[in-house]
Amino acid sequence: MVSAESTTPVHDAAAGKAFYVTTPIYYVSAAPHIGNAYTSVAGDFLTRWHRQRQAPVWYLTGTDEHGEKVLRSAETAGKDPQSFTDELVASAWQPMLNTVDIANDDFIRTTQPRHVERVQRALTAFYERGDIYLGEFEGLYCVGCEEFKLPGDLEPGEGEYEGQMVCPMHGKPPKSVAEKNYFFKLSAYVDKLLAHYEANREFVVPESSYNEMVSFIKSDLRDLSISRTSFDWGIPLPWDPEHVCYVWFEALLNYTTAVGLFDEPGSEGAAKFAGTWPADVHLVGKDIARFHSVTWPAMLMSLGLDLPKQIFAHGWLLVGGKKMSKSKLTAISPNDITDVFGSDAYRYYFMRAITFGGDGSFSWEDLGARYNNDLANGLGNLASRNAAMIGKYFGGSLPAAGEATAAEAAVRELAEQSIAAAEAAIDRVALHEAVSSVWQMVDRANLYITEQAPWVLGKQADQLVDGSRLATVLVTVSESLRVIAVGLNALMPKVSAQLWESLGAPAALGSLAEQPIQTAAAWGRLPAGTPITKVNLFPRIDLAALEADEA
Ligand code: ME8
Repeated sequence: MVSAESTTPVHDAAAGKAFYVTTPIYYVSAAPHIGNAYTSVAGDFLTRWHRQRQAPVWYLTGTDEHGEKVLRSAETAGKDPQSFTDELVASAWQPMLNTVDIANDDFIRTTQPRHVERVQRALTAFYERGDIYLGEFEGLYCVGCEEFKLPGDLEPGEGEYEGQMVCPMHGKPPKSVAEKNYFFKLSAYVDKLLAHYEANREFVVPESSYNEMVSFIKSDLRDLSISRTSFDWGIPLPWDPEHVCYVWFEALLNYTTAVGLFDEPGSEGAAKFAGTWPADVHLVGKDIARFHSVTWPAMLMSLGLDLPKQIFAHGWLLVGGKKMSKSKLTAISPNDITDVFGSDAYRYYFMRAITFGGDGSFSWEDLGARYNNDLANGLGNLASRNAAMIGKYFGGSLPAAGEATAAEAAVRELAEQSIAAAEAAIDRVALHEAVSSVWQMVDRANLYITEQAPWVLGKQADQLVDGSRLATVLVTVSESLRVIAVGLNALMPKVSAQLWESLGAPAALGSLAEQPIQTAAAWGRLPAGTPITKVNLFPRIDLAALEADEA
């Protein structure tokens, strides 16, 4: 769980350097599911928020295409691995980004020449530095995890694997492997890693992950086998091309190969590298926190590069109490949800309903209830009632407000507080908290409407003029909606744009993208006379009918 206390933000916008966020590069062994999309949406929300600060941002995602797991999936599909990954990336992985509305700046595939070439440069650098040696290895390998396992990592199997020890994640026994491999001297970095952890308490978040990593580093860290000879679907080692690079060892490098690792000084790639690296946040699921928090920093130390500022290990989406996964056939496709609820509701649900950093169970019932309560009744109704009343009482044109009372001052104050709280939450990557902070405005504006009952005021002829109490109330609601549109743009870009449009804001204030979040709560921005048009942000969904359809 992410601690609720405020801590020092680790993300300072150093002059000129982009706020650089990454997701894991996903295995192209099957189509994406909502677990993969979860990390992508989180990264998108985070980076869109930073863009709303008018700060330079770089958001990288992509696909991990080499290694035994992908090779076996291609073989099962009866295809060569390159065509298999080409087809799956084009038909499923890239479209997933549209499905959940991801505004990534780059998409790296590990089969691209830019990755392969730069990985080979990095491999040569490790080798020349003396951090790679040839050795013999015998161990238990889980292809699902693409990882050697220690006996203590395994648990007793069930069903067909009763009596055998299996990988807890994939439920299958790992295979026994004996190979002559090259090794990376991970064990040589124990002291340096511990010193870095000690000096950077927020290097790995949440704290539970930080503690787990520290004990892992202290517990007999072994050198890492980084090459394979039993198959050739990978990047050949430059000094011994009989070996291909271990998939994790090259995959981790993607965060740097995508931004110009070791490009010639003065080149475009070198400038990109200087403008992005080190990454500000590597977002990962806790299943792969060790690779990112132990192996990756040691690799960077070996290469003489700066370490990322933070690794954020979020929790799992669970199905039946277990991690949802492709291999267990518990995967739900993002399309299944967005086809019914749309991408904005999808993003809202996952970022609001699950504490970012903890585990969460997805449920259609919970999603449906939140859609109707929070989105259709809460925000949708607020916007449509406001537009309808301005239409009815003021001919669709925003009136001029009269004198503010304590009720308006309270709404305005809350707007300032909730934007400030959301800003602080974003700096801690407490994404769920950022959403609930903005949402306080939606709840407060609904309460204010109920208390002020503008429909009662509207029955009096003397209220239908500029400066009246009715005018003040509707301007206050419109201003709240304006702040809400800016505050929600990172989370729900489509709906926020519709809301912005309905408030006549593009003509009066410019595009939504160029509204700085820091000053969004400054009051009184919408000028009198602005046309306010009808809007239906979240059409109600008949959940009972949906269930009947499913049955
Ligand atoms: O591990 N809940 O790729 P992968 C939440 N290629 N997030 C989930 C999830 C779940 N049930 N299931 C998957 C790999 N994820 C490597 C990464 S990076 C250099 C290489 C998300 O396809 C989560 O981010 O198995 C997890 O870490 C990632 O997908 C694993 O994706």
